[in-house]
Amino acid sequence: MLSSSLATAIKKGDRTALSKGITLVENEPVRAAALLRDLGPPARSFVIGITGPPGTGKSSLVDRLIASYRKLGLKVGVIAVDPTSPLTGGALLGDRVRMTAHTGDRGVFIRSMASRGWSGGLSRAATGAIRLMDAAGFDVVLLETVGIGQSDIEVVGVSHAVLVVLMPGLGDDIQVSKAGLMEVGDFYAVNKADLDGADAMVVSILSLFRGMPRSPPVLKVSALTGEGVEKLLAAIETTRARFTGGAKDLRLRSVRGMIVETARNAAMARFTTVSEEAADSLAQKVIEGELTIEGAAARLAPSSFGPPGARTSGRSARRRPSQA
Ligand SMILES: Nc1nc2c(ncn2[C@@H]2O[C@H](COP(=O)(O)OP(=O)(O)O)[C@@H](O)[C@H]2O)c(=O)[nH]1
Ligand SMILES: [Mg+2]
Repeated sequence: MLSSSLATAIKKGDRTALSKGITLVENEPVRAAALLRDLGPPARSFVIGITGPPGTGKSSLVDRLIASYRKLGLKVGVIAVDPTSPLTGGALLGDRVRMTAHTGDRGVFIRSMASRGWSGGLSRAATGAIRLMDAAGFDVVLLETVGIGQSDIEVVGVSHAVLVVLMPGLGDDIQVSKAGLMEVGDFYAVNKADLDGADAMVVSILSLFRGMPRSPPVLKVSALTGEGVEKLLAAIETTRARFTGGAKDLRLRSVRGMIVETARNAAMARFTTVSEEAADSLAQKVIEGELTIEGAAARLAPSSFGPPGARTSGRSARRRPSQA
């Protein structure tokens, strides 16, 4: 299918076309770029990044959030980035099992992405998938990533709000701060509040923010019992209300993240530093329709895009089909 007709089908809400489009952004960056160019700037989806160490209950909370947003009548897209390392190989299946309650629901679209072996291409694929879901008319996109490595955490930079999920007994707070999780969160959830030690965990997270310029909310929740989920949702909803009200800072933040991720991936090793000022002014142009995200990214890393039709990333080409 031509990328323009695929784009048209996706915009009409065709789920098969959306699946195809996401496969394209995962495996064929050049054809995907042509497809994404046809979409225009992201407009509709409120993107919530959800990150945190494996096993803290991110997928279980995502399941709760899907249910809450469906009750509000909103369409929900989910991108679950899975580590699929030998140690956690079962997690992909686990996520699917945890979210099966929504499989028959046309208002929910869940896509898993394996992160093994191609962390560089992961943010490109996740960013592309978000833009496709946006075009397909999803009101909320939940992006679950594993907060273990820097690249896993960077992926959530394209979100309008980032929720960091922790749990009691994670060990000392140093583990949390070392992983970079203290920088990225707009909201912190101490999940598994039905277990002992949740209050102590809240105190230790709050202590990490003492003396820092920002103090994001730290909330106790239990994805198992549902305790605290409404409060968490209410906190996130204040940000979503700003987003739907047209808050420019939120749109800029996400588009800036998308440009930076697109450029970073295209340029790979050659691309090391980005001027925040330059990215902001490019984001402004994308929002105003003067530039595409690809065009803006090319301005940040001109030498890396090559002639039209050239491969921009060799990394994903080495991806084994079994991981699709
Ligand atoms: N006791 C308790 N267990 C939970 C809670 N939330 C999730 N779990 C369990 O923790 C494990 C990991 O959950 P999962 O959602 O896959 O975590 P993820 O790796 O962060 O996505 C599973 O066995 C869940 O059933 C909770 O609130 N309380
Ligand atoms: Mg998970």
